Amino acid sequence: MPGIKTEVPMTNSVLSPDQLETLRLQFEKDGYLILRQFAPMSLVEGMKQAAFDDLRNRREPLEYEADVQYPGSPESRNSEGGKTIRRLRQALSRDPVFRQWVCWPPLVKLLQTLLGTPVFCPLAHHNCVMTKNPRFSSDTGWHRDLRFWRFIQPELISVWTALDREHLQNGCLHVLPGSHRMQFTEDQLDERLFLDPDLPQNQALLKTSVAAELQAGDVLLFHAQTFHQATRNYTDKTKYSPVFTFHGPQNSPVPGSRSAEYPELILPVQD
Ligand SMILES: O=C(O)CCC(=O)C(=O)O
Repeated sequence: MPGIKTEVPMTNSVLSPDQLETLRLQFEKDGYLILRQFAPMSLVEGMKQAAFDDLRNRREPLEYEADVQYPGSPESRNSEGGKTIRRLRQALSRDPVFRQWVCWPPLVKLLQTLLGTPVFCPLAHHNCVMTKNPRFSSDTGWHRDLRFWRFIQPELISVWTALDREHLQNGCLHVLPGSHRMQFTEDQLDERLFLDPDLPQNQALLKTSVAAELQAGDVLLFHAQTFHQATRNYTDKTKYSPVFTFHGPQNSPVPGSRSAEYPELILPVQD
């Protein structure tokens, strides 16, 4: 099964130099990694509480399901379910627990291994908690996050954290292993740069899809060029998934672009 070696059971979150090198090679090959039971449960619980409170209090800034206009999205903000929250934006300004997580030394050490030192966390992209609502949610097609971001290099890595179970029924992410290094022609993509799932020439690649089913505390890392998708939530429980993106010292947002509109957090260096 493709990508199976990318599953890393963690007995101890502090990674040895050998483990870090193995993960670096796996990430370079597959464009994603799943680290089982990596995030400390105290931070997982703290992020869950913060997300739950902010969702209940509808604390701005927010993105609504109606804003994305994906299959399943309510037609407009004024139609039924139109004000369903899809993302709690600017997570790092919501509660200190999110900063504690992105600055957590074993995570920073891994990111330094993958990206170089120091690691930068742009505040303009991701930096959010995805909140997948059971009644009104949508299908996100196969896409690369980098398609609307503007950086001088394509090297960015997103860290997606499960605060609870993420599985096929509640819309876990699926990834296409190795797609971060593949070239695509314009005709393989639609006008919004989603990979067209109906085209014959995309079928072989789509068969390699891996579902990133996660438990609370599991962490999925994926490259900004790795194609990924997710369905809507078919259960009766909201799914909360914090996601942050990172780049290394050789990369930066293109000046004047939307990616440069916000500052970046520089993560404390780990030796
Ligand atoms: O959970 C989902 O629907 C996927 C979200 C996603 O990939 C994105 O918004 O970039």
